[in-house]
Amino acid sequence: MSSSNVQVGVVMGSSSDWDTMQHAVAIFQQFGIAHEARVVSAHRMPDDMFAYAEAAEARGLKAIVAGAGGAAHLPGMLAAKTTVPVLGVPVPSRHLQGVDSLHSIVQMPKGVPVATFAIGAAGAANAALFVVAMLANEDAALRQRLQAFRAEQTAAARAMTLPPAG
Ligand code: RP5
Repeated sequence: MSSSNVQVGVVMGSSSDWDTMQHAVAIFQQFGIAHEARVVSAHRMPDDMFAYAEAAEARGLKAIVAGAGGAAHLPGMLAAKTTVPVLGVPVPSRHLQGVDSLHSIVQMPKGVPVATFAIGAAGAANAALFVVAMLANEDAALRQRLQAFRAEQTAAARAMTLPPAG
């Protein structure tokens, strides 16, 4: 039995990551997934990060979406402290455009996985959509909503038109 109704945690290294991570939260809102969003900095509040990871399973979290930029240790260190699935989102950084974040998150040592997504907003949204797909394995109504979402995307792509050349 879990001690909270929250199914998914969305955490980030700084409030400056919100521009990117809000795209994950928007997906959870759209699909009606109980979630929380908070700053948990690996470097500025490491004890809080470990406490968050250590409590995740008992709190009933099914996944943690973790975004960070630069020396982006948050997703990997959370994964080191919990077996709740961690999905990493590389946040664009000022000087290296998030390639540093991507490399920091994706290069986990064998045995401690972090599912790593694209740099930026698309990665944040897709991480959330991946969690929705995971939860839909045990939730037929959620599966239907995900299928409807995909169908809407397909219809929108088919309706795309292009301007005249020149
Ligand atoms: C990382 O440092 C955060 O994830 C953020 O992307 C980056 C910069 O943080 P701020 O200096 O903007 O707070 O830990």
